[in-house]
Amino acid sequence: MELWFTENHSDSVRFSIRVDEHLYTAETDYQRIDVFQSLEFGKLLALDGYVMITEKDEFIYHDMIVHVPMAVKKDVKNVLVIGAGDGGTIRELCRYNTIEHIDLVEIDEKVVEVCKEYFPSMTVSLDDKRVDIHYADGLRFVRRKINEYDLIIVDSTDPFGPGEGLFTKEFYGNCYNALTENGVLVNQHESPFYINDAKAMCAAHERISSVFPLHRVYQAHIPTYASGHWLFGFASKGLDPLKDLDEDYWNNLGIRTKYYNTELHKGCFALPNYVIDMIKNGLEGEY
Ligand code: AG3
Repeated sequence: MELWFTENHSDSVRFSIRVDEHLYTAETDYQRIDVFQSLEFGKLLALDGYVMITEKDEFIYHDMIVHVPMAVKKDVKNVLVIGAGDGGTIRELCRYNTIEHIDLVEIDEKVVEVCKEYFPSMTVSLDDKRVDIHYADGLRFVRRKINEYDLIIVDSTDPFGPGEGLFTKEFYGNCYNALTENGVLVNQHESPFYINDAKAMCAAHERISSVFPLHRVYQAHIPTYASGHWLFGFASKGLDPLKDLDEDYWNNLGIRTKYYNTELHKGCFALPNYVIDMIKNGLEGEY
């Protein structure tokens, strides 16, 4: 008998990964959590049926969400990470000695517990003494913060279910206030390819651009996310991800990465024409 995990990438497209074992399942107050052992991708974490991470391709996502802003903003001391209970983003951040403190705000305690058990290579730094874990709603947590963080990373699920509030204008406004003078916000920015993802992407971008004077989008290829083409948002009060990139600084840190490098940094902000159009004009005429 063959067992397959299947995620609907659109109403008429399905993506399946062959699995040998369903290692864990639970329904929490927030979502359904599943862990599978797959043949091609190693262990896989799904929330509400959507792939969040697999052991084989998580390095791409975590490199891109962390090292891109860290190569631009050199004096990051205080970081806020929202979502990310799997620990991957924290693992990458903890490689920087300059970082003094990280607040991790995860709504679902169970995600951390499950990942500690099944994904030890991702949760290695959750016990770092610089990390404080808060089990709370990110939207509420950030409301109380003014001028506190040099970097905010929004490592959320999609804009429905528990992640919904993390795509609102109110949330981005609160992030703006929570950031220091030259602070940077980076978020997972959905995919431009299938219509529902593209709608979420355009809506997120429009809201971010109504709050932040500088907003750019960058891309990576993540095989297990819908269409494989995934975007990230970089927003700031003025710091520019290309003009303010300090390649020598980052390369001299000696951080070994499997995906990110400073050449790729310069390339990942170059977007396909259809994505540029979508970001500029929304979806009119596209579909
Ligand atoms: N964060 C979720 C990215 C979005 C996935 N969406 C999807 N597959 N439809 C991943 C958490 C990694 N720390």
